[in-house]
Amino acid sequence: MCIALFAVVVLVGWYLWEKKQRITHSMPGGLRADLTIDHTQEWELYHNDFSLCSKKTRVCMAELGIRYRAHHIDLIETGSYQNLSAWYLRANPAGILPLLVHNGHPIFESHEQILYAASQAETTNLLIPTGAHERAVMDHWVHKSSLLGDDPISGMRETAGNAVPGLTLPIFATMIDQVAWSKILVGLLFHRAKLRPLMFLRMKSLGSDNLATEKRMVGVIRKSRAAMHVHFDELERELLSSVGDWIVGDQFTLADVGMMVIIERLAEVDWLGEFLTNRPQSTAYWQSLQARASYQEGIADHRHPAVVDGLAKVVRLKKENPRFYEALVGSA
Ligand SMILES: N[C@@H](CCC(=O)N[C@@H](CS)C(=O)NCC(=O)O)C(=O)O
Repeated sequence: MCIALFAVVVLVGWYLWEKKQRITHSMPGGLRADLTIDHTQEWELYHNDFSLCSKKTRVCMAELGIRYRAHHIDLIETGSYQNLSAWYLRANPAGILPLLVHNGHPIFESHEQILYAASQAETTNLLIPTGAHERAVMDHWVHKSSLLGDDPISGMRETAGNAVPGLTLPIFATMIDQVAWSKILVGLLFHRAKLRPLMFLRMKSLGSDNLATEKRMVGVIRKSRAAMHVHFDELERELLSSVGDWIVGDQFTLADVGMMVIIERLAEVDWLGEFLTNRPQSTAYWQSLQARASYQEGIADHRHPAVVDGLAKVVRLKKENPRFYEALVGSA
């Protein structure tokens, strides 16, 4: 009895102490010139190989030719909640990636980071068109490709970025199969947005083989899939009316940076074929995107082994587990 009580006191003490080290709160997007983070280089980027928004900022930096010091931070999908470690939370109390730092000042939210970085480029108007109409089109697609809010699943109709997490659930499940329970529980204790670790815990307890038995997850996958088709219809129309290869005519802009990572994520999780079928403009666009040097530098050079293994399992489950297949690609 005494030992049990002592253990409880120690555990609660540990938790309260740890919680004090890990202050979390949301951070509005944009530059915070009033904050300074330890740095050794003009540009530094805290990112994760697999993270959608990190890819966006990496591609943007590659397009701009801006060199930066990279800090790879694990997310639970790639092995641990390094994004919730006390030292990372001191830099970004929101506990999310990416975090861009310029001369020591943090810039929060990837859609703000790309705008900020482009505004600092030595060549003016690189990635940002000058005409008002062109700028409006670009802004629309930068928004469309953004992942907004703490609950990434709501808002899937508004942005293609928010339709991505639902379609990433299958690979999240196969990746989380490989992660120890104790590591996932860290999220429950310290994550600001509890919905996210709760979703991973549920997937861990089910196991990816049984993902299709969870009606709510299947519902999210189907809604995300339907929403993504609507976003692709709009993309197809936009590309058809464009006078060049890119969303804003002949100029490669931040709109293309944003959509590159959305389309690539669908390829990465073995879902792209369905979205390119009968969409010739989007198919050609995807070919052009992959030919960019920034695609290689910002995306292809960052293939994480956990993603490679996770994808192999998704592909196998689709073949071998009819329920899994139905949950993913069955009628909506
Ligand atoms: N709106 C944010 C979204 C950032 C975000 O949700 N990042 C994910 C990876 S793509 C993350 O850090 N997740 C960590 C977690 O929730 O534990 C942005 O655009 O930067």
